[in-house]
Amino acid sequence: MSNILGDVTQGTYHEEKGFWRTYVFSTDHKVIAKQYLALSLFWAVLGGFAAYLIRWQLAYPETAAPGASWIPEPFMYEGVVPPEFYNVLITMHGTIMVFFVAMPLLLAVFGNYLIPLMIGARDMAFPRLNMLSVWVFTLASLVLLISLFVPGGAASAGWTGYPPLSAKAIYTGVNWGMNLWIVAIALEFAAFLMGGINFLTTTLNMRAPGMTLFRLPLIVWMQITAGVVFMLSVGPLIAGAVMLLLDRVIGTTFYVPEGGGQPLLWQHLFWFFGHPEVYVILLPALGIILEILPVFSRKPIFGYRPIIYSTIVAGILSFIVWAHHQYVSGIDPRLAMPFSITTILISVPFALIVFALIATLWKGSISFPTPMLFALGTLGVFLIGGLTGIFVGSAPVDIYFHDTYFVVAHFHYTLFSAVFFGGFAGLYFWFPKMFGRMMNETLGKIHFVLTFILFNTTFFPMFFLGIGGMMRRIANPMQYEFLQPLQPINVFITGSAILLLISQGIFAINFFWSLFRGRIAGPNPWQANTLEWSTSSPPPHENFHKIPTVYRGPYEYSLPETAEDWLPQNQPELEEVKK
Ligand code: HEM
Ligand SMILES: [Cu+2]
Repeated sequence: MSNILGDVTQGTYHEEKGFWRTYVFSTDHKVIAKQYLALSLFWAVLGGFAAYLIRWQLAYPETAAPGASWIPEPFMYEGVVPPEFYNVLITMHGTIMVFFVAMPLLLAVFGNYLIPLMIGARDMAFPRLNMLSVWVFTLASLVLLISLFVPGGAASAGWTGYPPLSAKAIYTGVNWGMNLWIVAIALEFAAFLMGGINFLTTTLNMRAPGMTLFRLPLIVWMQITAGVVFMLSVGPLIAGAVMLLLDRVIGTTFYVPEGGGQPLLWQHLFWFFGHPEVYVILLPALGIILEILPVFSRKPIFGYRPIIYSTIVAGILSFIVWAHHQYVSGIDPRLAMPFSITTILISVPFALIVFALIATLWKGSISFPTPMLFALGTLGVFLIGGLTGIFVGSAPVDIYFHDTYFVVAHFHYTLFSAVFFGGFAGLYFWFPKMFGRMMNETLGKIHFVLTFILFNTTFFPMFFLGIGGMMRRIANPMQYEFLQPLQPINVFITGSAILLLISQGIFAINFFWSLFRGRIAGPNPWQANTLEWSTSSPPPHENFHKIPTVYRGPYEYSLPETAEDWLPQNQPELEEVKK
């Protein structure tokens, strides 16, 4: 069949391994996914803590942030954030959340864990490359951590690293911190290139008999599209990053105006990657919702193939929208129109997917366990993010909104919904498979309700701040007279944000409690069809005792001719249930 490595993968090869090779230097895709999970949750705590300090400073400038007095000088002064450190905080918060939380959580955790299980393979195509990926990512994490402690401080040019600020140490006073930031990002890219190669090769070559491309669960399509988009967009940025490093270290002037360089060149290279990157994060999150909605509405997905085609179209379009980030950066103004048009065009395939999801829910017998709540939450929150994207994507509006809190609100509505609502949906849904136990439903529901309400009370008012003209990346809004009347909104947002962060503790408690005390899940607690639910929870080292044969697509729920309302992909049509 499609499985060119059939001979190798069919045998159940088993060998007892010691602690180190089982849990640390493992080539098992399931262990690697869990390692990525641990790393991304670690970074999420740090990124969240940075968000807390940012928000405190914005609401109560130059006062001591409670619980932060342990941070030594010269970072903070008895809990007070100095302006240089504010820049470090937003740079690190953005960098951490995008590169060290979103990508590892959505791609590396769910991609690694699910792809081999869902296609009926024993592991990734290149298990050692997979292990190398997580170790290079660990190295990237270490470099980023070290960069916080070098003389001169950590990178502070924003997560977009725009030159000239980022190109010469004298502009920010940051020397090694910025160099190490570039190195950390480059290592992280290398780790995800390895992952992307594995995702694509595994899906193309390792599918179980009968698993045709159009029987793949949609999340697999989303993961490999994301992987391909990432691999095609990141090259120019890596080259650009080397040039930035050369500017800093040996004094070239690619981006430095006084040497004839072009700061705008970096912006093009960054956003040629940066916009596709948004979809690299979004697509796996959409994939998670696409798996969850049919299960909890007991209905086949509406428009399986149109969803795949829309995803590919969106993937292609994502390469020709990048300059919508640069309307006011001094690009040729005639470019604003074409880039506005492509940007608005890209909402068409996404709108189609959203309609397909709504049609999937339509007249389903819907139940609302925690994964479903988070999946619906993702959809609702992302809708606001997507709709406001149409505003900021059109040049006339963006000329006013660019670099205001309107943009901050917009991208948190897209990113937070993908990363946290989508990520939580996936974790609550696949936790039983990963760890063999159910998570607690009551805690899960409380977690959802608090997160949903507090997310909106934190980020929705930022639209008003933006409309009121509050700029992003300013350490002290009170310095501007015209912003002072907006300060109560800032105080309100900070209160919400603190509660939002605290309420994530409920997830942490639930997670660790359920690891040890949760109800035993059994192989298929949600009565779902895809292959990962046909094996034990957690699956054995080699995933399946016998490689399954696939007979049908992944979403056959509530078929009139079957006895149950679900029909697993690997179940042969039984005589007695046939009409
Ligand atoms: C409780 C959660 C969060 C809070 C309270 C929060 C808050 C903030 C604030 C106040 C800023 C500073 C804006 C500025 O002054 O320009 C910011 C920037 C940013 N945030 Fe978040 N954020 C949260 C979660 C996230 C998540 C989940 C992501 C992405 C996955 C994210 C990505 C970013 C990015 C990329 C920036 C821009 C950094 C820069 O300007 O260089 N944030 N956030
Ligand atoms: Cu963009």
